[in-house]
Amino acid sequence: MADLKVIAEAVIQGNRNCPKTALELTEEALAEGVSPKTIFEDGLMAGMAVVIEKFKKNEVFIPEVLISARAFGPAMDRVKPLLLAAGSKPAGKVVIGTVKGDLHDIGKNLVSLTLKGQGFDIEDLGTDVAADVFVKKAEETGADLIAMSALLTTTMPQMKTVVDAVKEAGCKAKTIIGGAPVTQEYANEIGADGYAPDAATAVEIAKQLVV
Ligand code: B1M
Repeated sequence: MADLKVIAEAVIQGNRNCPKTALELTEEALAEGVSPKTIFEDGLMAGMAVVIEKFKKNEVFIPEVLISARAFGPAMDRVKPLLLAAGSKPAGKVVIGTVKGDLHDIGKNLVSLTLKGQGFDIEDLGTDVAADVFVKKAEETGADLIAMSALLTTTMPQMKTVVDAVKEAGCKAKTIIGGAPVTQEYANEIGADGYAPDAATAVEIAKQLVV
C-alpha cells in the first residue's frame, strides 16, 4: 500500500534525495486505488504544510520553497481534475496578480504557490494587471478573493484602484494585499479586507476571509 508520508517527504525534499518524484509516487498511489483526496490531503498538502511552517519559522528560505513547489506542482496537476470530478471543493477561489505598472512577481508567485499548496484554486493573472482585469476575472470565476501584490511605492495606489473597482462593481470577492512596501495600516487606509506580510500568513488570512 502506498505510503503517503513518502509523498509528503518528496514534496518537502523537493524530490531531492528521493528515489521517486512526488508525481511518480502519486501515480503509484492512484494505481493502487488510493483516493485522490487522500493523496492530496495526507501526501501533497501535508508536505507543503510542513514547508510553509518551516518557511514561517525561517528554517527554510525562498529557494527551498520553490524547489518544493516544483515537486508539488506536477503531482497536484495530476490529482486536481480527479478531485474536482469527485466533487471536492477547493479551499477557496483566488484571483491573484501584481498590480498595474509593477513587474515584480517573485513574491506573488510564492504566495500563489503557497495558496495552491493549501488547496486554493488559483487564477494567476501575472504582472501589470489593471483593476478592470482583476474585477472581470473575479466575476467570471466567482472568486472568493482577489489577491494583489505590489513592490513599488509608486504602484501601491493601484491597490486602492482595485479595491474601489471591486466595490463599485458590487463584486463579492474580498481583497487581500501584500508586498514589501505594503503594511496593515495601508490596507486599513484603502479598505482592503486583508493584509499579509508573507506567503505563510497570506494562507492564514485567506482562510479567515473565505468562510
Ligand atoms: Co525591483 N525594486 N525594480 N526589480 N526589486 C525593488 C522592489 C526595490 C525595493 C529595490 C531598491 O531600490 N532597493 C525598488 C523599489 C523602491 C520603491 O518603490 N520604494 C525597485 C525598483 C525601483 C525597481 C525598478 C523601478 C528599477 C528600474 O528599472 N529603475 C524596476 C521596476 C519595474 C516595474 O515593476 N515596472 C524594477 C525591476 C526589477 C527587476 C525586473 C530587475 C526584478 C524583478 C524580477 C521579478 O520579480 N521577476 C527586481 C527585483 C528582483 C527587486 C528586488 C531586488 C527583490 C524583490 C523580490 O523579488 N523579493 C527588490 C529589492 C528588495 O526587496 N530587496 C526590488 C523577494 C520576494 C520573495 O519578496 O516580493 O517582498 P516580496 O514578497 C514577499 C512579501 O512581500 C509577501 O510575500 C513574499 C514572501 O513571503 N508578499 C505578499 C508579496 N506579495 C504578496 C501578496 C500578498 C501577501 C503577501 O497577498 C496577496
